[in-house]
Amino acid sequence: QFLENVIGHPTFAPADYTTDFIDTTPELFEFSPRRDRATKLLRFIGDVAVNGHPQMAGRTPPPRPLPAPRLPDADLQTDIPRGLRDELLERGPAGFGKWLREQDRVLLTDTSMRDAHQSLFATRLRTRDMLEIAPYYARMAPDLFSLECWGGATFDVALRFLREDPWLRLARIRKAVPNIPLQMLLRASNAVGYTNYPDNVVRYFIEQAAATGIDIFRVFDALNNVDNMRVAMAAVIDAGAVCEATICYSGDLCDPDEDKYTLDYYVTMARQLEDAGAHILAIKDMAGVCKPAAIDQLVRALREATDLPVHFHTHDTSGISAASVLAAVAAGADAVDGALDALSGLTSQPNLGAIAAALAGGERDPGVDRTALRQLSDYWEGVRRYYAPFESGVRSGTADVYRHAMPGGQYSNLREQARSMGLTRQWPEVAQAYADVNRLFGNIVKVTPTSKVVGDMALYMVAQGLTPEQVADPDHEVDFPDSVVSFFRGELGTPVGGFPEALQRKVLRGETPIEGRPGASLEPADLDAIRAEAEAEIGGEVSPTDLASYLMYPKVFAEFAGHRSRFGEVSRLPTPVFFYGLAEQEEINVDIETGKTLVISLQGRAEDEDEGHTKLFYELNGQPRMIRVAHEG
Ligand code: 3PY
Ligand code: ZN
Repeated sequence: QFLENVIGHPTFAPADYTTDFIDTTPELFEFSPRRDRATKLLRFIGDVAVNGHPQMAGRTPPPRPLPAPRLPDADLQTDIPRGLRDELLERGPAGFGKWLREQDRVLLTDTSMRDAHQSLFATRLRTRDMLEIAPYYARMAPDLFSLECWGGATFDVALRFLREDPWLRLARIRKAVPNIPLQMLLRASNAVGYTNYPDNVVRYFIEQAAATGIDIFRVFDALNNVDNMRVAMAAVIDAGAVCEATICYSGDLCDPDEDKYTLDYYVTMARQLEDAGAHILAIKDMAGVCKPAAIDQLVRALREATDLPVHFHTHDTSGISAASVLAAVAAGADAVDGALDALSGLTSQPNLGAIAAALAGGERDPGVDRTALRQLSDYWEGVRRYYAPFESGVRSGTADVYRHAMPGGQYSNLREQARSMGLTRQWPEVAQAYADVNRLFGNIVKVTPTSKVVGDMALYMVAQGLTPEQVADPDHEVDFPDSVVSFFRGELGTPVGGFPEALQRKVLRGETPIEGRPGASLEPADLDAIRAEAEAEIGGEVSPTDLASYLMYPKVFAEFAGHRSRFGEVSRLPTPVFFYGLAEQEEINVDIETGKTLVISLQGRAEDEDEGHTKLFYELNGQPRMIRVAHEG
């Protein structure tokens, strides 16, 4: 092909070129992108066939063949109807907030593409499975308030484990769903990471997210610290997007002894968020411990104290969270979250289809097409089977959540971490340690990343056999995990009521904690210099969204970029093939771009004479192809 390129190149046609042509005409090395893309994907499929998918180590694959999920019967050739995003674009974010508050009906957010899989199967839902159903959402569910489909842990997991670009995911969902608002979860100054970033990095990230397709940013701080939220909120507002400022629900409003997370506390915070420019208030019950009587009081109080609409989010870890959703609706909540039936329940959101059915015909009927929701859920039921090895094995609701208050999005991950440390049977001890750590740390708000700090400490205590008394005892030597040291240094901000001083002294061993908002003491990042550094590291161009990924996770992004240049866009592959490999004689279609499909089948394999390699014989669009794969390890 190099020769063909040379012969056809205008520079060489006159035959008067010099020998520096290789340096001055890099386009000679741009081999047919389609062939190149196909080779990369064949290499990836071969690698999984020979070495297994790294994510499958220690997991049992589901029995094959896995039936294809059933798609709804809507016609994708029909025009996309007007949806709530059109309402938003016409009214603007502030007008949209006002409009929402004036509605009689309650509006519904579907979390299936973000929190549901984050909470049920370790955030592993792949872009391909989202894109297949996305155009049906556009046609069948235009009255949804939003699709929560981005942010939280999905960003990190996409790059780190799925080896796909979260920005392409967002751009493609946006293209497929132009009429429903897309919503993301943003950890304020922690963006989509586990640590505070410089203010200009937070702003840059938000600008990219808004430009790529996010309409509604749910912004929260893991310590409910409004000062930590201002930079992110202002950036969302400047980007012309909807700022849904969030209060994380902690403690127990129904407990007469609750003296920290009281109604006054929440109302004060809500007023501060309104003053900071919020368009909507969210109540984020990340653990699913907000009881029906508590949400009733809270929704009424926040709607009375502010002019903002209120959006309620919870998790079904207890098994009874739908009661809280219905109580929120009865108390006047303007929007509520749920996951479509097949992805609901347990540590995920309560069941959206069931909520819609329970409210149908009443004063606050959400007005969604319930047949459509059912068909969309049928699709998710099939998709969920693909991810069986990543499920946590939790089979029922548990009242234990009221004791440990672990966020639903963390629960399955922490169980998985415990499993990988050989602590599966010690789960009750881990849950107890989680509650103990919370007490030792002064009863803090626990949500990413503070929940990770508490989880790290809990696992450490169980693994080391440490008691809470030993942790607190200034004379008992404890090698605290890094995340705990960073927390007590104040790098995530200061908890309500401050740090427990004695424990802070013990953890910091004489070091002085930082004062005030952590972002205030971080130097702005030099974005041009960082882009140059990233380009040098990956040996190629870094796009504006690549830079945003690199700013969040430099090492993970570099690994992802290496994977991308070696194996191409693996997000295009069907999920069973991605995780479990292509079976011999199985034929798959892979769309590499609109209208360009690769038809791939694996015909056979043979050990290479050159030891340590296997030869794989494919058929690609009817032509034989052979790929050699090195054995790993
Ligand atoms: C996240 O930050 O990822 C969460 O889901 C918090 O609840
Ligand atoms: Zn959640």
